[in-house]
Amino acid sequence: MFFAYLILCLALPIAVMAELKEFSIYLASSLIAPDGAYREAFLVNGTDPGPPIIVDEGDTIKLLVINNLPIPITVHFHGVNQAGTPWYDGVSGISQSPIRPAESFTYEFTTEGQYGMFWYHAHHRTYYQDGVRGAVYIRPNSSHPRPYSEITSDPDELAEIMELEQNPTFFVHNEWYKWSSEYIIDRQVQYNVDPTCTQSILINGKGRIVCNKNETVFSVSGPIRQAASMALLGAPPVYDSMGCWNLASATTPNIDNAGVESPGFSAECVPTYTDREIFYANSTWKMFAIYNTGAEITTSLAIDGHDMYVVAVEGQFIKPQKIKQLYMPLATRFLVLVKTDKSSGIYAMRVASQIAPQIIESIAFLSYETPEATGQPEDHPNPEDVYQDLGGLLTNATYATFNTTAATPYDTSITVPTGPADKTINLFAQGLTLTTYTLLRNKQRMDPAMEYAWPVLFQTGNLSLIPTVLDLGIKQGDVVDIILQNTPVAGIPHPMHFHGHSFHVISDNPLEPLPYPTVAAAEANGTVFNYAGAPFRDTYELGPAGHVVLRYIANNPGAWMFHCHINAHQYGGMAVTILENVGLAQAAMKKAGVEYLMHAY
Ligand SMILES: *[C@@H]1O[C@H](CO)[C@@H](O)[C@H](O)[C@H]1NC(C)=O
Ligand SMILES: *[C@@H]1O[C@H](CO)[C@@H](O)[C@H](O)[C@H]1NC(C)=O
Ligand SMILES: *[C@@H]1O[C@H](CO)[C@@H](O)[C@H](O)[C@H]1NC(C)=O
Ligand SMILES: *[C@@H]1O[C@H](CO)[C@@H](O)[C@H](O)[C@H]1NC(C)=O
Ligand SMILES: *[C@@H]1O[C@H](CO)[C@@H](O)[C@H](O)[C@H]1NC(C)=O
Ligand SMILES: *[C@@H]1O[C@H](CO)[C@@H](O)[C@H](O)[C@H]1NC(C)=O
Ligand SMILES: *[C@@H]1O[C@H](CO)[C@@H](O)[C@H](O)[C@H]1NC(C)=O
Ligand SMILES: [Cu+2]
Repeated sequence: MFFAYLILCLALPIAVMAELKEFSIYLASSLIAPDGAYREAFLVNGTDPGPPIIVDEGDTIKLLVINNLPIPITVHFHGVNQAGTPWYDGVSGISQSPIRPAESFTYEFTTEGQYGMFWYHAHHRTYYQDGVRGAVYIRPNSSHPRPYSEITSDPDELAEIMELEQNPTFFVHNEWYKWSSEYIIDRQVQYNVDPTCTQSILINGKGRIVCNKNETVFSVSGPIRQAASMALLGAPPVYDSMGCWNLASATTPNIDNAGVESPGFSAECVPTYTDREIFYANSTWKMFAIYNTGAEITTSLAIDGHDMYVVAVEGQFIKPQKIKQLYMPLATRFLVLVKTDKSSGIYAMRVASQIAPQIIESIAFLSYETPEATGQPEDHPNPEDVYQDLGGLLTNATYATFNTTAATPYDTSITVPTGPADKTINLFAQGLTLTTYTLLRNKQRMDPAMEYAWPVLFQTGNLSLIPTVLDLGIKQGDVVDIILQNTPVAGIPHPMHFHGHSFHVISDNPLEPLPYPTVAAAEANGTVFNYAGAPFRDTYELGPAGHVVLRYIANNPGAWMFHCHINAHQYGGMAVTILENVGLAQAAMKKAGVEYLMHAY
């Protein structure tokens, strides 16, 4: 008996002891020119993106944030559930008051039960687009089944991939603006227009201002962008040399002349020649942890001459997909394997905007040469291997792209509760004007002033009296459905993020609404939901005219934001806060003695 037990123990994977991992970050403003043009930015330890935070699954992260910025700030860990610590979610007005200039604050939470790609970013006003952001990677422990054997059976390669998984190559990208986010918001409100024109896209903080002939830009605009322009402006798009739409004709006063919208129209596009990111192909495989840490732009990536194998999305290994183009809604993350099987050469890794009003591309490189021989390469070293054009369109319609609904968790123990939900939250995404947005049928918007008010988690009384706070009486263990519909007229996709939970995407139709109030009602009338292979995510795109149904288990008492990750939309009100047994959270908070998190601002 004793020996049988011993043998059983030896056969089990070796558990790595969970540890307390302490970090500190120093926030300060500085003039930087990542794309060759100077502006003030809000940096983490002097850089944007800030240093990556890497821990092992189960570790407790203790992070000291020292705020030497001229503005108040919070830090949110995107995708980390904050199980049992909802007060460390880092959302101003919901879980804490912002950290004032010259103050510091310590976040402490477990990563138990979570692994993969997460990221930290400011969650106060729209400041993360000024630079308060960075990658988080939680190394999976040995008990999760890996999908790598579906890609290669070579034992040496499998061993190499397991090693790469410990320290994947970060590929963190985001668009970069000419102006500060504060200035953009002011202009947005003053001129009633969504900020649609960015200056560059940075990859690991490196990029260039690229000027193209407007005829070149028009030639890759494609049917979707042309239709969007016809719908909004009544004419095909007219582009400037930065690939921006001329929106002047659509707005009064002429916002273009006011200089907020299209720097290429308002001022001449001046190209820069700053260094771009270079990755070296120095092993059989390369593993990229790819993060879209942008504030407005959904992107796509293609690597000249190389297929990509997507093996994990956010916090979950998936059934691998071999693709040529990866579509990345704002705030989503992917783990991608690339077989580096060329003998020589330098290959462009192309990131393009997938958002209608601007055509803009950024390039990094995958080099098989030495750093000396690589230098700063030309844009198009191997034009015959280009899979995606400047407009983000495939150069051959038969190329495979990432299929989001087929991103089934590889771990078959991840199951979705079937049958009727205990609670259903019906939400309706709508743009009310070009700068105001809502998720509620009654058109209530989250007011940015709320970020300075007493945090919801610290309030007592009837919390659903606070506009956009939803109290459905959710109890522990409840199965909850969020049925989110988009407005079909002039609908735009919205990358939605839920705090405190991952959810199962049991229905995703970008073009058709779900004309039922509940999943049960839809099933009664023959609608089929995807329980068996449902993607398990924390961020998911709502298509332009359709719906998504996100099912989750209420297992984490707190006040949890559900919002669009496009900064202009969130600031415009596209957010709700879903209460989950908030009384329990408040009792735990009292016990933990964290009252000091709130202060009058
Ligand atoms: C940030 O910089 C401080 C001071 O140099 C250093 O102690 C800390 O480890 C850095 N943080 C990270 C996450 O690298
Ligand atoms: C890995 O983490 C899971 C939680 O996701 C836990 O159940 C399991 O015991 C851990 N395994 C090891 C070997 O540490
Ligand atoms: C290019 O820009 C010029 C000057 O602004 C304009 O006259 C022309 O119509 C534009 N062409 C396209 C295809 O957008
Ligand atoms: C491979 O290249 C990367 C940079 O892309 C570098 O960080 C790493 O140390 C290199 N590994 C080896 C084994 O040379
Ligand atoms: C994506 O995957 C889903 C589910 O497996 C499948 O029904 C659909 O046809 C796929 N879409 C494409 C474009 O291949
Ligand atoms: C709380 O306020 C909501 C919204 O006004 C109302 O519907 C609900 O009845 C109130 N609940 C209690 C317990 O007073
Ligand atoms: C239920 O399905 C039937 C047949 O497809 C359809 O005619 C009817 O309109 C549906 N009911 C609702 C409430 O959508
Ligand atoms: Cu949105």
